[in-house]
Amino acid sequence: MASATVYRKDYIPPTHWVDSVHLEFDLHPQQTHVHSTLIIRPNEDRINNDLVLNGRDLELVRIVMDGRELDRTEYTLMPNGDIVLRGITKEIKLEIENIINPQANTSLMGLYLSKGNFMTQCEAEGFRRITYYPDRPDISAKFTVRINAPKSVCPVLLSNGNLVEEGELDGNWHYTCWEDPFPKPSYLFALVAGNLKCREEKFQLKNGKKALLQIWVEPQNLDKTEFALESLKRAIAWDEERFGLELDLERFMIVATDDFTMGAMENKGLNIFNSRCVLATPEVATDRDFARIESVIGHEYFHNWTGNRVTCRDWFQLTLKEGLTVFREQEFAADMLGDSTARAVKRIEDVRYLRDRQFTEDAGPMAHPIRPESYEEINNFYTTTVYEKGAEVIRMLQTLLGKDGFKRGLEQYIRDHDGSSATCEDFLNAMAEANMRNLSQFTRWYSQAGTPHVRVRTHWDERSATYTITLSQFCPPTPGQTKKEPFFIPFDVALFNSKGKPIALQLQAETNAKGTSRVLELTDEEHSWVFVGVKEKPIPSLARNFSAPIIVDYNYSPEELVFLSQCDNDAFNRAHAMEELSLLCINEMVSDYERGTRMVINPHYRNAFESMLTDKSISPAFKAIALTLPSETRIAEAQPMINPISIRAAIRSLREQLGRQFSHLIMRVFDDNAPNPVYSPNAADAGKRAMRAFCFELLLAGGNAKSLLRARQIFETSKNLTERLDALRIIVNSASPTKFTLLEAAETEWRNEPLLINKWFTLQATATVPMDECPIVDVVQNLVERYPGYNAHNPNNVYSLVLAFCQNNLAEFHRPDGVGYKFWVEQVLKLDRINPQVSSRLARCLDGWRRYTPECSKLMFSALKYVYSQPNLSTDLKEVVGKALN
Ligand code: 0A1
Ligand code: ZN
Repeated sequence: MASATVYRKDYIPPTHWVDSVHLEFDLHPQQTHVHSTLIIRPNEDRINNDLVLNGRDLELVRIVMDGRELDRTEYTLMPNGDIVLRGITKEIKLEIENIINPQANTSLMGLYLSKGNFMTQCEAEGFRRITYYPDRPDISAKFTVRINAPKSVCPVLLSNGNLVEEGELDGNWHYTCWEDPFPKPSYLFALVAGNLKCREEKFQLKNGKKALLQIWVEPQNLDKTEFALESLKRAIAWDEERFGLELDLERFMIVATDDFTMGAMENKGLNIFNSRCVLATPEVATDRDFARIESVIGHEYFHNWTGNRVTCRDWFQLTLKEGLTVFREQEFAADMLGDSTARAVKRIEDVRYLRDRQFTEDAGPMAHPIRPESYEEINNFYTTTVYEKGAEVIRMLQTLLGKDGFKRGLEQYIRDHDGSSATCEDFLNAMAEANMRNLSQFTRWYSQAGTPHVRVRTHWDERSATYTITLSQFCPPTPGQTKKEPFFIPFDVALFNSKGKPIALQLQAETNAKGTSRVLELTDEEHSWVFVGVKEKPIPSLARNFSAPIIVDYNYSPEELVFLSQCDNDAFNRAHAMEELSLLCINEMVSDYERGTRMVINPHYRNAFESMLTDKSISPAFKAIALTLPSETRIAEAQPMINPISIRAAIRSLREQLGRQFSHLIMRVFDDNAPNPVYSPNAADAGKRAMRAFCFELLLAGGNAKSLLRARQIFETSKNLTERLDALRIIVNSASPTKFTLLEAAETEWRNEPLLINKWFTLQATATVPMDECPIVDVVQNLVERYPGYNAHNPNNVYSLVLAFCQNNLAEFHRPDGVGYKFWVEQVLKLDRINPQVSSRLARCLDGWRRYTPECSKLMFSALKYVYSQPNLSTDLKEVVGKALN
């Protein structure tokens, strides 16, 4: 089927409104009956009376309009599954009966089965896989739901809102009835039924009311829900405190499932989560998992206002809810950390993720503005551009308007649009009005793709004691956008004197100095600022705290970077200077390797490394993040032509040399960072563990045999997964044959816990050295084909094994013999039959094919072409591969 492109400019308001929906389900694994009763009335503003009810893979039983069953000539069944009813000019009552087959549903959209439990996923267009309905976010209706099911298989029956009735039925069936007090679009509908248990608590809200909070899981997981419930309570309290937004429901439920394509979903009052984003104990979750769980719980909860109470008019506005909610989630996580270095560590992690994933996306064939202008398949646009860059755009608004101004704007936005659907303009208008600012130029962040470069030139004039900073911006072309207009860029700067102190800043037009850092607002292509009273040549700290999603081009000398890595009082830029130094060093080593000369560590980097390693005044968490070497993806991003083999060789040599040269120091740091023996995922302890893992890795790389024994001992005796997994990873990435024994031991211990077996997959998929001469692609293929615990229908299994390999193991995936790509082709095509969202995500691993060495590039291109030539591809996969080839 040819995939049709949908354009933002073609938006038309709906022809009809839905006032109420009553849904009745008779649950059955292969034959679920759905009976829906809709009250529909025409939209007076539209002259078109044709009512389109979307439907996909549904078996229609009957349609009854105002009490009379329609015959086949009274409606049109479209080839795509939709139904059209013509001439609906007055209010009608429609009753529709249809049948669906949850068991056959492998796409995990609509109603599906997860280990025998019924689950739903309706965003973005999954509701049409449940029943016929005008499935678009600008139509909100009041929902009531009745669920009938056999008691033995489905003792628990949940839907959105309040439980208003429950009872027994003949034949050992029972039912529940639910009423959602808030009108909602169909994508926020949810139903869960099965054998589940919950941890619950009545939680006191600020407004005096109490809310029932529940975390529903499979019975064996009940002991892994405490942290999630505590996180939920913290999220509720934080949104009340920071933004004055209160929980509007008597009951708020979270459900965990192992079978989920994404992280989680914000269905009104009934969030559904991927297990890995909710279940945790120290034995099955790492420090990072704990942090991620708190963030995702916050994210979905915050959607209740930014997404649900105010929703999106159409799917092009996705960033309206997602960018804003990611920003809120990031602020929540940072506020939970308290001290400023811990916040900076979190900021560094977020920005690294953005740089690794979003900058790559923005530089590739799928580049799109945070609000796309068109799509073939909306599922392909749940991207890091819409989410993470979207959040940076919101953050820039907060930087420009101040925390209070931003809060005022958000309050106004919610006041103006509560209970309705909105656009990105609506949001910006509220921000502008509440702050009396003109944000019209700022809207370009919503319409232009690509990562802007800001080139910095500086000039210190000794005679006049002035320092001039000139910023000029340039954004490279992206598909469909050759020329860009200047962006509105908040650019935070500070200037340091030779003693390492920030100097007071005074611009030429100002009468006195104000503060030691300043947000410059770059709106033109180029602009200069002149600071006065600058008595010595300063060292500038630029785009502090990553004040805009840009690439700064400034030729720092290595000495200046060393200086900033030691003195910058912006912790983000301090770590950034360290990263720049390590990139400089790695790039030199990559060239050494390619020239066939000995790889040597840049002496400036070496000095900065040593001084940070031994600096007693900085926290282990900060040290660990600042010293950790950049990811291979990050290194690749900075390279004109990517050769993953050289990158890996350089990193390996760097680790080995650092480990050898500093072994005594590193050992001391290792011993100094013994974490509290009682495990807690708090940032300080997590920082110590991260620091230890870092030391371990270098020691082992440097050939310290004792550290191997020590790692083994930690794997065998530690009670927390963070330490155990770090230890095992280090051994798996060493040459030691112990790895086989330990991997086997881990498998025996972990095979019945999906969270753990997924970690076990990833350890092997991302191994940086072949296993017993066997290339990692063979290890992965072997697991996919022969390991009984791998299930291609389970997205987490695919992500942690196949995707982890193709996306994160660059040197092994991009082997010049092309075996990695052959494996990719097989997997993409196989998975496309099962779950198109999963196959298209995997497909994106070849997005960057133009940037690799000619031999890899050629093979990647043929792999893409081969996939594209196959019949019956999903629209998801077709769009991604088609754009990659274009
Ligand atoms: N709105 C969710 C993300 C989400 C989107 C699509 C899904 O379909 C498989 C599932 C979840 C969020 O931002 O958390
Ligand atoms: Zn979201």
